[in-house]
Amino acid sequence: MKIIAARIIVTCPGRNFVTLKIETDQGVHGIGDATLNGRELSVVSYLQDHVAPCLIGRDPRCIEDIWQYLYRGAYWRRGPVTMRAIAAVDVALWDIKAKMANMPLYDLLGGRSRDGVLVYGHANGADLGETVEAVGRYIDMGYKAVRAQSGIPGIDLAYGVGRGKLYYEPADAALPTETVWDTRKYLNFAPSLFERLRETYGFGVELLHDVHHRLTPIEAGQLGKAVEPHRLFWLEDVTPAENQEAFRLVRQHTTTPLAVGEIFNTIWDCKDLIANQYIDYIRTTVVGAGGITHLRRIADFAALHQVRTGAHGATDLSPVTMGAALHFDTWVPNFGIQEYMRHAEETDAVFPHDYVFGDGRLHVGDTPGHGVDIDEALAAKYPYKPAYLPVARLEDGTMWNW
Ligand code: CS2
Ligand code: MG
Repeated sequence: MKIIAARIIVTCPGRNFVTLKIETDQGVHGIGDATLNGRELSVVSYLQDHVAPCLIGRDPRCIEDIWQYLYRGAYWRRGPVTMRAIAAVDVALWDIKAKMANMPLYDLLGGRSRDGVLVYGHANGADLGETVEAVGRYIDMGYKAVRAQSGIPGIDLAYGVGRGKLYYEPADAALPTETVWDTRKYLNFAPSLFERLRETYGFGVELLHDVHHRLTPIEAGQLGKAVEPHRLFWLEDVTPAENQEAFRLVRQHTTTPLAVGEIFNTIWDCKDLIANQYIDYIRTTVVGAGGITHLRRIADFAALHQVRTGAHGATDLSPVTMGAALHFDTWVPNFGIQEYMRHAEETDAVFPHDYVFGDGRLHVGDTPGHGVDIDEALAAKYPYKPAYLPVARLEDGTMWNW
């Protein structure tokens, strides 16, 4: 069996997506997501100019060997561009293998470990009242877990607050939008949101919150301690994680569960966080960290330390990543939760898929492979449109972490 073509498809049905399609001499094809929000074309070039030529003629069944060939063989290891390109190849090859085996991917991985995949939705509002109402709408839709983000008094354009009610899309402009951040205003406000949510909805729903890398470790410790009575499912990305040891300080000060990892590329980014049990949930997902092959290594390592998965699932991860992630989540023994931001209708139309939402969970179908395809004719109707994530500055102009 041989790979005869590896094509990269760029499309913007509501937002930009990069998709790799691998074709074989046996007529079976597989697809993988390679989208890197705000830096999409760098992965297109990496795949088109440097990876695709090396794939032609290879046996697509040798997933592990191809992974090692692309990782070790590049000489330059790790990084978001390299690892997303490897992920796209890896997911396309798992798709092909599962189709050849006539099995849904979760079956090939080891079989079903649960009936459905618990997901959390995104509720946000311009102020506390609107956010509380938004959480109520998610509960009414059947969600068992909801992430709550609110506008903060005195801060324009707070992280996580969308323009529409159901959708939140941060990559919103042809050049980065400038936002202003103030930690004091945020810390004075954030605990009151969760106090109000518990008063309104009780303790039967899981509540989550994303700090989006804005705090220092000691500030993160203060926030974690302040929200302890409201029993959050997790606080996410409380502080940047390049220095994994930084989480030791946070951990010493709070029992609020911590989640991190959406920007990690390999097991090396979370090795100390996991081994020292500084975190409770690892948020790395298939497209972020070299595909199913590498994510499985991270999850197995995490399991040894009672760290569970909580994969990133924002709209910049295409339905291809969502499909692959849901098969992974259906199998992985130490599953925690899956993020689920609904894609726009145009996106769903370009990527026909068989997963469905019901009862607070996402359910994969039994289509052989990962169950997601691409309608290339429709994709061609949505040309690439440059879009950047915002940046953040402090009030005096100093650059901060968005
Ligand atoms: C976020 C993302 O979903 C999340 O938890 O942190 O919305 C993130 O900002 C985007 O994926 C960036 O592309
Ligand atoms: Mg996040």
